[in-house]
Amino acid sequence: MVQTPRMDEQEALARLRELEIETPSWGYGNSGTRFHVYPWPGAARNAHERIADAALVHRLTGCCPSVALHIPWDAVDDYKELERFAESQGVRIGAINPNLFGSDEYRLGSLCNPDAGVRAKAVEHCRECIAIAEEVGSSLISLWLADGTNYPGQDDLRTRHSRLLDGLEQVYASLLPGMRLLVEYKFFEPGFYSTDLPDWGTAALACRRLGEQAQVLVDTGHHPQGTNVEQIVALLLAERLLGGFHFNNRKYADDDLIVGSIDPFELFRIMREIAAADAVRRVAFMIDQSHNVEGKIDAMVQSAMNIQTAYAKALLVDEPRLAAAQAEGDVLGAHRVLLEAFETDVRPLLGTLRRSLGVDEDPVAAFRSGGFADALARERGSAAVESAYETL
Ligand code: RM4
Ligand code: MN
Ligand code: MN
Repeated sequence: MVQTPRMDEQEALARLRELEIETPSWGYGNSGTRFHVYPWPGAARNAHERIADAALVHRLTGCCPSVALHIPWDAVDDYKELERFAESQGVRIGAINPNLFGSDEYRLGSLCNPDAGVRAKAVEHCRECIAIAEEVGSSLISLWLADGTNYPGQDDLRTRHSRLLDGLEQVYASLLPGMRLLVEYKFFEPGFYSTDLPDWGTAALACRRLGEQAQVLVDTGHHPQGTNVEQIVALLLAERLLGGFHFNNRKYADDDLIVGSIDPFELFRIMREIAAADAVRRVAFMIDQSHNVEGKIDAMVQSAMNIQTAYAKALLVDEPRLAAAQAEGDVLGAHRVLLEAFETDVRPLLGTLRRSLGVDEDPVAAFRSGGFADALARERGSAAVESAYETL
């Protein structure tokens, strides 16, 4: 017989309110595969429109109060003005992502490039991003390197590793007090033979060496098939090295699909580690997805809702009963405690949460019936594909 839980509703609501999800500016513009970019009517065309869309997502969900920027995709002349614009829209600027792959000199890498001049340029760009973060009041620098090689022998793997550490040390030394450097790994692509930061272990070793202001960023789409991502999360939490997430979902590679769309049980298992460690306040929850054939804003809202759903279910895990089953060696019993939480219908709980936040119980439906898409399409039209990431 299924026993009823676990955490009382007020406590669950209080803990759900702590979950804040950051959305990425680059999720609001047109993007596509290497085969084609299909322009979406009303898709954001510049940094201001991307921030405005992130703000709309926050108004619809009540749980997405910040937006991550990618520099130079979101570069502007006046960052103070951009900060004020974000504030006027009701959001703040979150993680600043240096872009170390979008120009010709990075063909052989950025921090790991064989050419010292290119490496210096990459470090300098990270320093500019630190200055931007300071200007807009952000404390997060989120670093992903496209560095790697395509062929055995193309470059020396140990030398590349020492260039990586050297570059990261220079960037780390420029951080201001209170800032955090999030180091993101990815096992392949664009390099198809080696990647300089291929896995959580390499990222964790680098962060350990750098110091407490450096932590690992787990992008859920950046692992080989079958990897136990929640175990990585558990280990990084235990070592106090988990800095943040880039949530998305994947079926095959770095697919950047709507969060939880392919494997909601994996998302639940990840959020269960967060809930069990009571870590929601010290980890940055960010979405990193891009939409090729669907609208941008409602897809982002759906992702935020799916993360909330997974976390709500995770909060319902009956931890004492789970611990007892584990101690008794009741393998199936322990597993069923997790299943019981996963199978609970949390829509009523999330409905209560959303009513208390003054948003619709179904924010996607609210977007779809609210005339937002038509208004944006009228205002912005169908933009020609205009910036680099639109061909990512
Ligand atoms: C990478 C990685 C980074 C993101 C870029 C656009 O695969 O996930 O986080 O900034 O894509
Ligand atoms: Mn990412
Ligand atoms: Mn990625």
